[in-house]
Amino acid sequence: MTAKKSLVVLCMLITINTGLTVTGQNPFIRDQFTADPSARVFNGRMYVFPSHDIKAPEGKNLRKDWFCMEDYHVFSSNNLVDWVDHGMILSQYDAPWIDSTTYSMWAPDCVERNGKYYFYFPSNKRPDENGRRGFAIGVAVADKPEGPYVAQPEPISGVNGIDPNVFIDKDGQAYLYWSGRNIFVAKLKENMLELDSEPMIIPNLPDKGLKEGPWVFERNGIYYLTFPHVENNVERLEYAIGDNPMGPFKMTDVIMDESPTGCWTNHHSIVEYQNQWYLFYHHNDYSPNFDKNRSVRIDSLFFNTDGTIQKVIPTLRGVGLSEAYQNIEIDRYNLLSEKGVAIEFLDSLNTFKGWKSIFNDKNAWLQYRSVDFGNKNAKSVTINAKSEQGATLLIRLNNADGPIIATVKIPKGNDLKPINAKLKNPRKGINNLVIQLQNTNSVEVDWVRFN
Ligand code: FUB
Repeated sequence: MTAKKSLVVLCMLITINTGLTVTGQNPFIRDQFTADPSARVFNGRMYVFPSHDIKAPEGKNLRKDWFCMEDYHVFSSNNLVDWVDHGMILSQYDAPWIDSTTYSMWAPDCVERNGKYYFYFPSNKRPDENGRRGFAIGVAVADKPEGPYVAQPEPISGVNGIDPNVFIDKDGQAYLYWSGRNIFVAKLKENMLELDSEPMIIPNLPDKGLKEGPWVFERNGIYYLTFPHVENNVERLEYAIGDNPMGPFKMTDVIMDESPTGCWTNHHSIVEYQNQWYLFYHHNDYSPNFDKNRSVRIDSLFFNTDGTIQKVIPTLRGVGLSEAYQNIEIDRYNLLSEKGVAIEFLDSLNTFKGWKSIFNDKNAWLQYRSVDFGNKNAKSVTINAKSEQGATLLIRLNNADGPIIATVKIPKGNDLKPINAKLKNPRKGINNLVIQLQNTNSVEVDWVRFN
């Protein structure tokens, strides 16, 4: 093969390796488990650096009931709806200090300084001469957010712990935060690779209950130290505020309550993008029976006028507009009627296939907001559905008594099938939709698309 042909093949392989997932819905990465999302805006684009949960491989002497993380991927988007997987950027085999029998590449972070990208990650060290083990924090450096990253041969000296987070203040001083029972802070040198002050435990935070996953940001002169904390039985997201990156911070409030279904961890980041603030966090959507296989989510976050943070209520709908002409997974709804709609996996043996909405009561409805029909005049709708006895679905605008824009008769059948119906009038612009069952016969809906 000529050098030119090899290059073409290499480019094709790289392209194949870079997946595009289309969703502004939660969870927003849909083909692998992801957790601990550190979101960063680089060059006007949103990048997310999550952990990568996997199922513990056989024959490695690993606990089946614990976190198992071998490497990291990075994802990016310019609209928070279309996400690109740039592939694997670092693995536990890439730094000599990591004990690669431990699969412990936990929550990372990444920052940019002077055109270089510094990726901070925790992992278990190889045992030292005295057999001592424990978590350390390494750094890998790249010229582009998506890598390639080159790991430093040694972890950061003087840091024992997990969940690194780096904040660079307006005066250019960088700070490293991390956790290990307490939350610690130290200044970083200009080279971003070494501490420039002794690690300090951040005081005045709750004494009882695990604290981890610090994320610090500044807005209008207020420094926010945000972190997951176990106040009751599982983690919830809390914050403290101060007027200096090293504190003191004053405990202020809760950003997100505990998972109602009991996912033990939560881990987040908070970032502004195109004049809107967002909370990135995780939940075990694709693995309801094992909360160490998690999935990253986004929701909008708002501040009160005094700078306090409004509590974020997790949604399935997530953020952004859904394109009317692509399959809309309506199971990621905004609102449901009180009874008569259930959401279930399409295939409980392969949860990554996603969910379906089951309507089984007269007038039961589901609301799905922010569908973008653009300037085209949509003329028909397709619903991928099945109903054993046959059923009729109404598509309305805005709410359960809003105007009907289509009536879709789902014929009797045992398999999901795309069914077409005409819209009463052509549609454009951004619309909030309601899908409603007209009769009592049960119907399962996979997706809805306009044409
Ligand atoms: O992902 C492994 C650990 O779980 C993280 O380091 C913690 O913050 C928790 O999310």
